Amino acid sequence: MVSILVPVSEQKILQCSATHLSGIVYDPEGLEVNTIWQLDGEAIGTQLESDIPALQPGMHELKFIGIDMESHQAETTLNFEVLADVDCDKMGDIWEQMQDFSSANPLDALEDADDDGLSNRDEYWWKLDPHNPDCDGDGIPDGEEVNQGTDPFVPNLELIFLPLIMR
Ligand SMILES: [Ca+2]
Ligand SMILES: [Ca+2]
Ligand SMILES: [Ca+2]
Ligand SMILES: [Ca+2]
Repeated sequence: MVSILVPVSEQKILQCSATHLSGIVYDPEGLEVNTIWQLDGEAIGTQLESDIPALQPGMHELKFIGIDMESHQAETTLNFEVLADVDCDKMGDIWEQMQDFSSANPLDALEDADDDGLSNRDEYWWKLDPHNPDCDGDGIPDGEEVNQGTDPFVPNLELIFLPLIMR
């Protein structure tokens, strides 16, 4: 039996970052099992844990094969997607274009377009709106919410209702 733990099926990985692979094998007879990773039809490794260098954007097919000493074979396949990030700033091209950032300039990742204490890159990571400093409209800036561990998508009701009750 073989199984791929990482990546998961349909996972989206940004261009420029290495892709980590992790798999497990189990042989009911307890025989030693040799493993092979195949990416888009080409053998790329034999270890259970492995890193592969940055890949071209697009869909990729990953296959994990186990072969025991008696040549019994098992395999599993999944697809994952590499999202274009031409300037390697860890913000995907499509999102950068949508947000009016430059997909050819990595420096904009460190800027804070809405001045809420979160860099544009962190906004991408949190799936927030980099042009709205308070996505849930509760008066606490997104950056402060992330730092304090409150959810920037869910208004803090106490803050909204407390002043009303106090009246
Ligand atoms: Ca980018
Ligand atoms: Ca950029
Ligand atoms: Ca920001
Ligand atoms: Ca907020």
